[in-house]
Amino acid sequence: MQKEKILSLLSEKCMQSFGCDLDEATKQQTYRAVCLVVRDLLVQTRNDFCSRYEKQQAKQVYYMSMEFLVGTSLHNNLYNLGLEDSFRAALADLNVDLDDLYEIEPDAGLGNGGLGRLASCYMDAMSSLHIPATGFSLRYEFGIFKQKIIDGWQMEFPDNWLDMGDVWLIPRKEDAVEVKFGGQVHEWMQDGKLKIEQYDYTPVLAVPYDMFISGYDSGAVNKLVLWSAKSPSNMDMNAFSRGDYVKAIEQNAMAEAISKVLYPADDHVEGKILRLKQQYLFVSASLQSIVKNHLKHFDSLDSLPQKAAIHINDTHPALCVPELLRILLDDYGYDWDRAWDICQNTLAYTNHTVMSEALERWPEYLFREQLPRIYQLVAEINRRLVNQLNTVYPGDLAKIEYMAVIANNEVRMANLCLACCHKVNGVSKLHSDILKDSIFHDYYHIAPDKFTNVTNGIAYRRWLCQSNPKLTEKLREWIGDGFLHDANALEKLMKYYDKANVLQDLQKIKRYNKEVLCNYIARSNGINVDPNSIFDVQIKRLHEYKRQLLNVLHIMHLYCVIKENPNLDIPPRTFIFAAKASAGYFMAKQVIRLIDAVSKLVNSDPAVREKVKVVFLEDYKVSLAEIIIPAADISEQISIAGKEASGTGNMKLMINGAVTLGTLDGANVEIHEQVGDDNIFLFGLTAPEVEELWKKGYNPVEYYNGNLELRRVIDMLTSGVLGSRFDEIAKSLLTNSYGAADAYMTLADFDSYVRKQEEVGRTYLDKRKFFNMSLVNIAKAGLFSADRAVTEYADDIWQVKGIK
Ligand code: OAK
Repeated sequence: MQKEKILSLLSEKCMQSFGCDLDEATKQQTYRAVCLVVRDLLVQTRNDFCSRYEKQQAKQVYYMSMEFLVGTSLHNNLYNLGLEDSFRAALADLNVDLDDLYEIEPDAGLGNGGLGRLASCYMDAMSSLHIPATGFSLRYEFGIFKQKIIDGWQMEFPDNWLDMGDVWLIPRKEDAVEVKFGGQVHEWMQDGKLKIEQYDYTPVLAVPYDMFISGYDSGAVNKLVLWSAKSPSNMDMNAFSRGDYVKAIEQNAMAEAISKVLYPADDHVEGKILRLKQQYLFVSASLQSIVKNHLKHFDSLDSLPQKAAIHINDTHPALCVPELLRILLDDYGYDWDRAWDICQNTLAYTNHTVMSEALERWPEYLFREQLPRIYQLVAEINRRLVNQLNTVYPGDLAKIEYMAVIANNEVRMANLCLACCHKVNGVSKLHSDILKDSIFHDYYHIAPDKFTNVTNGIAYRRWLCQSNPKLTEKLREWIGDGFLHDANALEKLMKYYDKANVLQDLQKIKRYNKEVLCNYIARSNGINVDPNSIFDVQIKRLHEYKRQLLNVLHIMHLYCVIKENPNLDIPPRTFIFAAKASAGYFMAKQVIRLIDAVSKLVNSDPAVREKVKVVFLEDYKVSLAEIIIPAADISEQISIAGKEASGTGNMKLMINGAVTLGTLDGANVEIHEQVGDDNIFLFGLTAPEVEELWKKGYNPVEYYNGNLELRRVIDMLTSGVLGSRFDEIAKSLLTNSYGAADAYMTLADFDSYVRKQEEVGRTYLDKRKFFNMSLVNIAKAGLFSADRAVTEYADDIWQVKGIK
C-alpha cells in the first residue's frame, strides 16, 4: 500500500474519531487511528474470507478457552498483512516512530500462562493455514494482574487493559444472548412429548465483542469472540416498582461481575461460584451462537459434527458437554441417543496438566443450585456411564467411583470430558503417555482410540520473526525465505553448522539482543548487567513444580563458592527471572521473596557481582517475553520430571538460539530428540526414576546430610545472612508437616543440576562450541511450530481443512 494512501486513511480516521487533523493528533490518538485503519483492513479481508468458506460450506473450528493470552496486536497484524514497512514510512512523514506506537499498546492479558498463550498461538496458526475458526472466551474487564515487587513481596494491581486495548474490539450488542442461572426446572408432557423449562431463574445477557486475528500472508482473518456479562435492562423492573432500588442495582452489579476479572490461578483451581458462572456464561452463549450460525447455513443440527469441531481447552469449558446436550434435547427435541451421538462427534478435549490440584471438581450442591437443568443432565450422563462401567468392570467399585462424573458429592469435569468427547489429547509425547498410563488409564482401557498426542507448538512468526528481527534478517540471507511459511525449512541452517562467519554473526546478533535487554534492565531495575555474561533465563509462572527454587539454590551455591575462592575462573553469569505467582499461593510468593533477597545479596557484594548478577523482572507478560527471549543464552526448563505437561517457553527460547538446561520433562524430551545429546544440557531424575524413588520412599534429609554443598545453602535459608529468614521454604524441603517433604524433589536433583551448571560454564568459554549448539537449536526448532501442531489437530481430531 502506498504511503499517501495510508496517510489519507489515517487523516480520515483521525477526523472521524477525534475531530482533529492528523498532524495535530497526540501519540495516543495516532496510535488509535493506526489501529482503527488496520482493523478496517482486517474487516475487509475477513468478509472476503467468510464468503469463500461459506460458499464451500467448509467445516469450522470453534476453540473454547477461558483464556487467550493475546499480548499486543498492532505489530502482529501489520507484519501479517505485509504492511509494516509502508506504515513505518508513512508515519515517519509525521515524525512518528512506529516502534513508539507499539509501546503504547497494552497487552491483552486474558490468560495466566501456558494454556492461554497456546490458545492464541493456535488462533494465529489457524488463520495462517486458512482454517475457518472462531475462538470463544470472556471479555474480562481486568486481565491478569500487574505485578510489582515491593520489599521482596509480590503485590497485585488491576490491569485496566480496556482503556487502550478496546480499539481491537467490535461490540455486537444486537447479537447478545440470554444465559439462565439458578431457578427451578419444570417438566410436563405435551402432545405425548416431555417438555422442560427452567423458571424463576436469573437471566444474564452475554454481549459479544469481536477481535480479528490475522494470518501470515494468508488472506484469512478469523475472530475471537469475547463475551461480556450485562444485566438485562428489564430484569430489575419489578424490584424497582416495589421501590427496592438498592436491590435492583445490586442485581445489576452481580450480573456484570461475571466478566469483571480473570481468575489468576494457574494449574490449580479455586472452587468459587463466580468462576462456575463465568464458565457457564461463556459456554452457553458460545454454543447458542454456534447453533444459530449452523442453522443459518444448514437445515438441521444433524450435520453439526460434519460442519463444526468444538474444542474444549482443558476442562474450564467442559460445560459444553451438558449444554450442547441441553440445546439438542430441550430446544430442538432430539432424543437422548441421537443428541449424545452429536455431542460425542462434535466435541474434543485437550488436557494441559497432571497436577491433581488443577483437576476441576465442583461441589454438587453448588452446581445443582446454580445450573439446575445442567445438573439433571450431568446426573443422567453419570447414571448411564456407571451402568456401562458396571458391565466393563463388574464389581470394581473403586474404579467405577474413580471414573464417575459425580462421586463424593462432587462433579468432576475431566471425567465429563473423558466420558463424552471423541478425542482426548495430551500436549507432549511424555504427557500423553502419562495420561494413558496413569491418570486416565481406566478410560484409556475402555476407549484406547480416543487418546492421542499433539505436541504443543508456537506462533514462531511472533516469537522469532517479529521479536528477533536481526536474526530473522540473517536467516533470510542464509537459507532464503522458505522458513517464513514453513518452519521446517529452518533445518537448512544445518549446512552452516561449523561456518565461522555464521557462528560469529549469531554471536553478534545475540550480543545485540542482550544489549537491548540490558537497557531494559537498567531502566526497570536500575541494575547494570554485563552483556558479555551468560544470560541464564527462567521465565514462566511461579510454581513449586517448575522449581525456580532449584535455580536459586544453585545461585546461592555459586555465591558461596566465589566467596570461598574469589579468584575462581568462571564466565560471568546473569540469572534472569520473571514470574507471576497466583495471588494466594504462599510458597510461590516466598520464592519470589527469596530471589529478591539473593539478588540483593549477590548484586551488592563487590567480591561476587562481577561474576554473578541476579535480576528479577517484574510483571512478566507476552510483551516482556518478546524482549527477554531473543537475548537468552540458557533456557532453564528444570521442572521435576513428569509434571510439566509440555512447556512452550522452551520452544520459544530454542528457536531464538538459547540452549536448554533441563530435565527430561514435557516437550524437553522432544527437544532432546531433535537436537541430540550434544546440544542440550540434561540433568536430573527421569519420570520413571521419580516414580521409583517415591515408591522406594523419598527422604530429602538423606540428601541434606549427605551433601555439604547442599547443606550449606539450605542452612543459609534460615541463618539470616539473606537479610531475612526463609524458614517456611527450608521447612517445606526438609519436614513433612504440609504433606510430603520436598514434594518436587529439589534436593534429589540438586547435585546433578550443580554439576550440569558447571558444564554450561565450561562450554560457554568455548564460544565456537556454544554457538554450534545454539545454531543446532535454531535449525531443529521447526517441529515446534504451531502450524505443525494445528495441522495435526486439523487432520486427526477436527477433520477440517484450510480453504482455498
Ligand atoms: C492452566 C490452568 C489449568 C490447567 C492447566 C493450565 C496450564 O497453563 N497448563 C500449561 O499448559 C501449557 C500449554 O499446553 C503447557 O505447555 C504447560 O506445561 C502447562 O503447565
